[in-house]
Amino acid sequence: MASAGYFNQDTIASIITSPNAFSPVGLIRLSGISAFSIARTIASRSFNEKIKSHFLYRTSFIDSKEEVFDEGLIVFMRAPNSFTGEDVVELHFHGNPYVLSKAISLLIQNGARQSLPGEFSFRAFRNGKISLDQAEGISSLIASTNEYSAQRSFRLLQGNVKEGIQSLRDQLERFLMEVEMDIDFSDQDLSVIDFSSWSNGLKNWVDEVRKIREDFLKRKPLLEGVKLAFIGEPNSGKSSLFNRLLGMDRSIVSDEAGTTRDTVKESIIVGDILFRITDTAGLREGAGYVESKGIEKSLQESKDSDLILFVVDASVLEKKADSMERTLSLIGVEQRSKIKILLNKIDLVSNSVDFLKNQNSLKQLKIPIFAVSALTGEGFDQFLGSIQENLEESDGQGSFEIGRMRHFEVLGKAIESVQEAILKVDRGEKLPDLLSADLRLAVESLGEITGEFSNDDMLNRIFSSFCIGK
Ligand SMILES: Nc1nc2c(ncn2[C@@H]2O[C@H](COP(=O)(O)OP(=O)(O)OP(=O)(O)O)[C@@H](O)[C@H]2O)c(=O)[nH]1
Ligand SMILES: [Mg+2]
Repeated sequence: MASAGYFNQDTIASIITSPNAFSPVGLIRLSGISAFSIARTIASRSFNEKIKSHFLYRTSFIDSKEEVFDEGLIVFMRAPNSFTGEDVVELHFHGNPYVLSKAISLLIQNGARQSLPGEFSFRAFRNGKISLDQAEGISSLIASTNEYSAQRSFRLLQGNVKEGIQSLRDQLERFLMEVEMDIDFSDQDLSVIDFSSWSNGLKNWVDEVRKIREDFLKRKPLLEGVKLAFIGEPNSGKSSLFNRLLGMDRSIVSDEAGTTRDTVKESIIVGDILFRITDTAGLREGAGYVESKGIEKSLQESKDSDLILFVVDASVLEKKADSMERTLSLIGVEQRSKIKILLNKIDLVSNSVDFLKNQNSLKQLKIPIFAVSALTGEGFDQFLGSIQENLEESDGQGSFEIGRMRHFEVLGKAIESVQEAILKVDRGEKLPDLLSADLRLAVESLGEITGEFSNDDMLNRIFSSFCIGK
């Protein structure tokens, strides 16, 4: 069973630099009870029992026939003073895929197991070296695609979230203490607690956590990239705009309606922001089987994206206003706030852009409109500038910054439990033991962020999304 892997106590090994790169140095890490002895099987230098911990030794590396295949450095780190808290060895080779692959095979032959994704971090967590949120910080830092995200991930790694959560938890513990003191008195009909100020205090707590969550949603695109989908009628120029944004001919463009059948995805970085962009099949009625499948995908894509760029062909706007509105209505109302209209092909129209934007069909939609031309590039800077402006760093209303969607969701659960207690007081149900149960649930939720409260499933899910070797 794959899930059992993380909980094994054996010695694990992995290439921890890019395994397929040709680079000056390539590293392999071993961790576990036999790390030292397994590493020694491929080192030509004989290390006796007096190996110095955290000391860089020079050695050659040998295969099972004692033939030297590389030379480099080796460092032994004795438990508990290592990343994982176990005996760890790091071996420095030349960064060649064949050398590294040979070395890792030898280590596995000699008793190590190829590590699972995130297994080193998992062990560090299990051995109390880092909290769960800090492990996530490591994973985020490595995956960061811009400076903003790298900086925030590093803070996560350093324990900013852990500290913030601790403070939220301390506050809850105080409310909990108050209400639990009351339990002792409740059978004497003697309440020591002022329930209305107690629940007001909790309301402030909820407000604070709400701010932390809202703050995250604003920062999320900067952390994780922005998903943009080009959606619209066939021939409106979605693929042409997609290609222009990407700066290359990726999607096929033609004047045949229904050219794009499948979704096409690419990523680009504009002004330090990662954009994950998707070209989709044009939306229309009466499409054949394959095209209809494509249209289903387009609509799904509009749901999954942060921003929907609804492309309208300006040259046929006046003639085809009705059809455009029908097409637009295929995108669910709940997606409405994500839509921006790209009025494309303005190089073809003689009317002014303002005139077009003020056409009834467009004006009444109350959706931001950008006039552009995929052909000439006109209007592109304005359009991109405006997206970037919207993404500018928020003022940071929250008392600290969470780093992941998981934290956002767990805080949501904590709020629900606290709200439950507030509601009980509002309804006059001032039963200290029930109120305390609600707050205990909230405290547990907070503990899920740091990993203090966790279960195997949750840990498997989190760590298996990490890269191999982390
Ligand atoms: N003059 C002009 N022509 C454009 C512009 N954008 C796209 N076109 C042309 O419009 C036609 C359709 O463009 P596509 O990019 O294939 O349109 P699409 O929306 O991807 O179409 P489907 O994939 O069929 O849904 C092609 O002939 C393009 O060259 C533009 O800004 N100006
Ligand atoms: Mg297309």
